[in-house]
Amino acid sequence: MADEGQFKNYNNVPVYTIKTVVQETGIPPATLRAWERRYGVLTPGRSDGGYRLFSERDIAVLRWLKHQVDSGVSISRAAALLELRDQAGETVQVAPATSADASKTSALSPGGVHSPAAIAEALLEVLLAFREPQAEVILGEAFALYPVEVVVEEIVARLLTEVGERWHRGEVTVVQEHFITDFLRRRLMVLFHTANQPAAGPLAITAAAPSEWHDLGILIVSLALRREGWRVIPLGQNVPVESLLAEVRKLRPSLVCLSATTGESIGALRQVYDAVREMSEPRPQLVFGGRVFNLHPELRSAFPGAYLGASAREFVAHIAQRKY
Ligand code: B12
Repeated sequence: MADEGQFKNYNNVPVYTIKTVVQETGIPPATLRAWERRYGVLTPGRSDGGYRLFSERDIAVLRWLKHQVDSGVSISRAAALLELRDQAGETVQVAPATSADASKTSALSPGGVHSPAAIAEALLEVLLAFREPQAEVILGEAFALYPVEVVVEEIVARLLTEVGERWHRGEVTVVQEHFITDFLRRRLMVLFHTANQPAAGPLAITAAAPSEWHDLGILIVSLALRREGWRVIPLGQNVPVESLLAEVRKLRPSLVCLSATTGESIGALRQVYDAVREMSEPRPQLVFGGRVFNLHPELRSAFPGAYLGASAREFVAHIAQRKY
């Protein structure tokens, strides 16, 4: 929690009601309570009637936390950062409140703690209407309430799959699908690039299989690996077999993770699989995953040892038990 050293220019007298704090910060009451309970970031006083009262300093701390969360930092990390900076006596820059913040209202009913499914639904609704500022607010609330892994798997991935199904049924236009995919991809990229890349440690190369433009699944896997302390080199979409193998031979990673969404990628995966098995030691471990393996389990046995889970979370749990 911030002390005098951090927010010393702010008055510490608890005078503001929760309603004022919500208006000033744009943070919903349920989120405020969750932050207070889980991360101990506030120390409100009490009015004579027993209502919680907050100080100017509390509001400043909350604005700073919200700014971090809106920039893609998880609330747990932002709270830890606040404490660390506090201990180190560094200055914490407080994001100024803007009139734009006040105009962004969430599509979620105020005051409730929403399930990931409810958040995904609300997010889908505003994104289908191209309401990007509202989508930012909803996603901000999601990151405030749930760990990054839950937001990514149970909100972002769920929403993408739902969009795909609706597009297939003709209920969502290509333009809506592109807009939504692009919005979520940008947020995933921010998360990936703001996650710590360790200077040393095991190296993983990740890529969408040759001929695959679907790279969101492998981006989620890359993010999960990086958050587990792996050095990750993401090669992106549609990586040609020979270029991929050239990098693998040069960089000698511990892991090579490839994602396949459609069946057309299987032939290329076979080429990579055979080539890696012929490599001299130290040979990387090759791992495949993605929608096509989840839909067609028989494909998993076609590549012995290469399938380690239906989701990024399952995969990370699996490799955590191994030594690299
Ligand atoms: C977004 C999207 C696109 C975007 C992709 C943008 C991007 N940068 O990724 C664009 C517009 C480019 C696109 C193009 C196409 N698409 Co598309 N697309 C989708 C959509 C809506 C979402 C895909 C997605 O991101 N899912 C969410 C991610 C997170 O899920 P995931 O990939 O399965 O990943 C999870 C797990 O599988 C696992 N995982 C993934 N990789 C790995 C790797 C390892 C190592 C491990 C362990 C685990 C793992 O972890 C992830 C997180 O849990 C799907 C709908 C759907 N049902 O999936 C259609 C869908 C996949 N597309 C489809 C089609 C048909 C196409 C096109 C052929 C359309 C066209 N006519 O041009 C082209 C194909 C281009 C190509 N050659 O790749 C079909 C595929 C049908 C099929 N053949 O099986 C789908 C299913 C839509 C549908 N219902 O028909 N698409």
